[in-house]
Amino acid sequence: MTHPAVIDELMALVDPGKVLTDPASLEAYGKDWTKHYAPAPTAVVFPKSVEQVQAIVRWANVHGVALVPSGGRTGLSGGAVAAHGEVVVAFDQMNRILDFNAFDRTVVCQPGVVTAQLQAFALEQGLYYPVDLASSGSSQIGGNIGTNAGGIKVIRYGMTRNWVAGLKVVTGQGELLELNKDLIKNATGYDLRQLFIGAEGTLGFVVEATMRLDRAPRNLTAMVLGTPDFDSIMPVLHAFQGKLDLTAFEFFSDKGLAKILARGDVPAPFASDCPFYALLEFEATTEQVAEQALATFEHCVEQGWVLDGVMSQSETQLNNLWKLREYLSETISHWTPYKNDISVTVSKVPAFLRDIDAIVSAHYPDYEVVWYGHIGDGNLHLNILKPEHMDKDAFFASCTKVNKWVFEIVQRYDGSISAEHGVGMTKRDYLGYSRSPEEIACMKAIKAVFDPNGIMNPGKIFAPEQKQ
Ligand code: 2HG
Ligand code: ZN
Repeated sequence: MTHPAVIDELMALVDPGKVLTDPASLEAYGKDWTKHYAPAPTAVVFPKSVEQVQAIVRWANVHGVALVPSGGRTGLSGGAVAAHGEVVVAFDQMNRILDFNAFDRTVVCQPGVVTAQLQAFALEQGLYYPVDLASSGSSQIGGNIGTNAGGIKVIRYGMTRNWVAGLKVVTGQGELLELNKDLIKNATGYDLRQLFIGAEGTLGFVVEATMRLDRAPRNLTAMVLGTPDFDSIMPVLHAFQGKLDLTAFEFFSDKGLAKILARGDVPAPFASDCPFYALLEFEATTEQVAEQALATFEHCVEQGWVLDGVMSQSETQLNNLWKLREYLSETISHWTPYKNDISVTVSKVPAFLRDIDAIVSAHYPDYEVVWYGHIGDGNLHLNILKPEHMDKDAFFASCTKVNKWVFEIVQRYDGSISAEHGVGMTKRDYLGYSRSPEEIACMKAIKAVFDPNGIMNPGKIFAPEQKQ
């Protein structure tokens, strides 16, 4: 624990009242959406300027205090958890949009800008910020950059990385770096901006980000299709991709749908029960596009890949269909799920899922397993629900045992143990299933350059015993 006199020094660096040490704040700011770590930070500090962030980092170096960055804390891998007396640096006070350039289509954001705030700002300009997540209402741009957030539109727009034009970062030594200066073309050696994207705050903190915007999509239209089995989903994807430019292609299982319908506030897509469902979206710019979608649907029915389906005819229907998928994570959080966020290249998905499913059914016969994800980009979310009366720690211990087999399959398919949620604390012991020892050594060497004293979000990405 940091000495009280050292915390007094921290208080002098920021505005009055901007260091909190009360138990409720420590509890709230010490955790993200993962539920299995006991939050235990020493203090929470709220800087309001780049200079204050630099002063905090320099102070932390002098006193050897570990810092944990905190955004919307919607992460699912423990990347923003402070469980070991760290000081949490919360960016809630740095939440303004600073500038907009209509010609460059760029917006300068402070790290605490909420994703939905940026999306709404873009719409006001007649433009679009395309990274969209179920947690858009509370996740912050700094956190999105820290985890290279993906979400539901990756098939068309890619990850957060694609939309970062430039970054200002404070390194682990308190230096301010201006990375890429918003250029489209810049062939001047290593692109350090990209290193900070997905670094989970382990190299330094993002203090300003210039985000790119796109043209607004026209007449977004969704279809939900019921399939007889998992194997039919990929030919459906292939058929639609051959005819339309998809903006999303998601899937979920009957178990997931049942949980959503049990909420009572989302209408069923259609009457038939199907084991799996695909949700696809496209811009119905002309009558012909909508007709093409319907013709492809009929083709899929004829092939036996689709049993039933519906197409949105209004924005309300579009939103209702999306709720079937977007509400899943929050709805099943009631069952304290054990989560995996894995990916392979799209062509490998069917064989990969079959192998994983065999392991899961063999080892978790008594648990309810809910599959969903961004199947159009190869990202599957495997959620194992805790039986109502089972002890949380016993449940997580039994799930952890099976990780090894799941990740061996991921490795065999050259997949990722974390497609979009980050490594944080939950996946750090498994990093070797996706990254070679040589790669991990390079990653640690890079960390040592930016954060020689190992104070920036330690214990995230790499296990703490692997001295940073
Ligand atoms: C989603 O796609 C989020 O809904 C959360 O990435 C995934 O809850 C999950 O496992
Ligand atoms: Zn997801």
